[in-house]
Amino acid sequence: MLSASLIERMNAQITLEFFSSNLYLQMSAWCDHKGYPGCAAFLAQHASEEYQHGRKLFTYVTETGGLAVIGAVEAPKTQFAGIQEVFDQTLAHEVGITAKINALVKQAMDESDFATFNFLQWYTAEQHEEEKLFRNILDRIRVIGADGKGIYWIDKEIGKLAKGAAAG
Ligand code: OFO
Repeated sequence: MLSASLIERMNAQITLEFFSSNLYLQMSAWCDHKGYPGCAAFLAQHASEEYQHGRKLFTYVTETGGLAVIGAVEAPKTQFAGIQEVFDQTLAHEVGITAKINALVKQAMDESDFATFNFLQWYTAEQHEEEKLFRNILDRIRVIGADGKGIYWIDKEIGKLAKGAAAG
C-alpha cells in the first residue's frame, strides 16, 4: 500500500505524463501545419509513449490499492519560433520530468517502499533514454542546421527516428 503522500505525488506524475503527451501531440500539429511531416510523425509517436507512461503509473496506483486521480491537465503552448525551439523545449521538459521522477524515487526510498522504488526504476531508465534521444536530435539540428535546405534534411532525419522507434 502506498502512503497517502506517495499516492498524491504519483497522481501528480500521472497528470504530468498526460500533459507531456498533449504537449508533444500539440507540437506535432504545429510541425504538420508548417510542413515538417517527419518531425510531426516523431512527436505524435512520442505523444503516444507519454500517454502509456501515464497509464502505467495509473495502473500501479490502482493495483496497490490507491485511488488514481487525474488532475487538471494544463493546455500546451501552440506556437513555436521554429524546429530548434520545439526541440529545445522537449529537452528542457524531459530534464524537468527527470527531476520529478528522481524526487519520487527518493521518497519511495525514504519510506522504505521498495516495491514502488523498484517500479520507478523503469522511469529512471526511460528518462535517461529520453534525454539522450532529445540531445541527439539537438546535435543533428546543430550539425545540419535548421535554416533553408537544412530544415528539409533535419525533418527527414527526425522522421527516420519515428520509423526506427515504431520498428523497435
Ligand atoms: Fe518523456 O518520459 Fe514520460 O514524461
